[in-house]
Amino acid sequence: MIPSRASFPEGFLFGAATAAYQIEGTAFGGCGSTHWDTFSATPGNVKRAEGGSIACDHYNRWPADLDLLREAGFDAYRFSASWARVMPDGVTVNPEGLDFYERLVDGMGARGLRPFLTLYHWDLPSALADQGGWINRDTALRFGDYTETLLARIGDRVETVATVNEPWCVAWLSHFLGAHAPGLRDIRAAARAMHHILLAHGVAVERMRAMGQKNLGIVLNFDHATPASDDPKDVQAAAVQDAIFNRWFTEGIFRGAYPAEVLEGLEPHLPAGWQDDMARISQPIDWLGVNYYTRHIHAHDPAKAWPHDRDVPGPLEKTQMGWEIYPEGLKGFLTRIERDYTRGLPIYITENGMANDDAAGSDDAIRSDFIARHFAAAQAAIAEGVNLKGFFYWSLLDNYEWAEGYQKRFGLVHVNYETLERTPKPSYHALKRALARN
Ligand code: IFM
Repeated sequence: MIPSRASFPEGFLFGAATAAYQIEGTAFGGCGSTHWDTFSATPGNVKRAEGGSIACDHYNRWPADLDLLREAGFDAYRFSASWARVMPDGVTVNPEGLDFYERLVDGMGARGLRPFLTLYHWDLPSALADQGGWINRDTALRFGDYTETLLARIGDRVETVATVNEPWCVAWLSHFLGAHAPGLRDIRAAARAMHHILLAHGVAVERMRAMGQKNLGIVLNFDHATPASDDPKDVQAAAVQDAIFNRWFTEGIFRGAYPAEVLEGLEPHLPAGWQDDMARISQPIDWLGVNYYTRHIHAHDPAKAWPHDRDVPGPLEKTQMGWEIYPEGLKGFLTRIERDYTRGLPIYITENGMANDDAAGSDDAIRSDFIARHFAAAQAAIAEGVNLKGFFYWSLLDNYEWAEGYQKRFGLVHVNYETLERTPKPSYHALKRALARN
């Protein structure tokens, strides 16, 4: 059974999260081309070559989607704006794009939903990708202009702003592992993207502070790195992965320094003068968003170049993504982040959820159980003094799961991609019961 609202501290926020490219549909409203449109149009990158041109048609169906949030009893909605919708070529403003986000935040206000905005959830305008995207320092500066333009229009109505969603995915997954757009596998590109995405965060924070915007944060994803054995080499392989995935970002932001374990591999490839950006990257923020899904098991692999890592399959029950269900990792990260980095700053779980092969009307009891176990992990962290203020389920709707296309279903609400009909799943109703105010 999902722990009830009443079993959380007074004022704890419950929400659901989505992202622009995954639900809106780029075919509408004068949205520009993004690197995900071209990446998905290139054979071999995305399952069934699916892209985001229609997605869930949220651009047109947003009122009904906001109704679903309100009817579930959520307090807040975490959504992202698309840079390419606001500025189709990355620079020139599209008034229709700004109008759309204004309608959306006003729609939230009308339904009593608190808007949690993310500025960048991966839909980089193709015109900026042409100039090197996140490999190019200039993209970070252009991001500041986009930030200012969007917030000049809707900043007075959003409750919090996150600069970037999951910089590890923007940089490492996309430029070193090659799994996401732009699909590079190059250590020099990866090093630059790892730095420039944090610089973009710093630039955006600076610009927003100058505008008087409040409640600024960033959303990081955390993946628990478990060593495959007690062999010191496996223990070291897991420590290096922890440093790449988790500590690069927390230590860059909260300490103004990158971990030595990662600099060992990346320093030769970082842009000259990177140290001069660290003060900007580590400006104070007001809250931290934590996305948590799973753990990975790491072994040392001498046949591979740095970071000499091999993933080992784990024994735990897995989701449709093949990710092990490991709620202990959520509690572990929350207590570690509070102790080592945030020390009293508000933390929100900005994403947690699971994909399941749901048909319309089928039972997704496994999802309700997943939520129950992760709510319990969050409560255990609160009991140990973590200043956790809210929990957003990923995702409201089944949607475009990037390189996996549309078949991985994370939603509380089923989407029929032929008709675009929405059907709340049993987990939606279970969560609604848990959130009911008595
Ligand atoms: O769908 C993604 C989301 O865009 C970012 N966080 C992880 C989710 C599930 O993979």
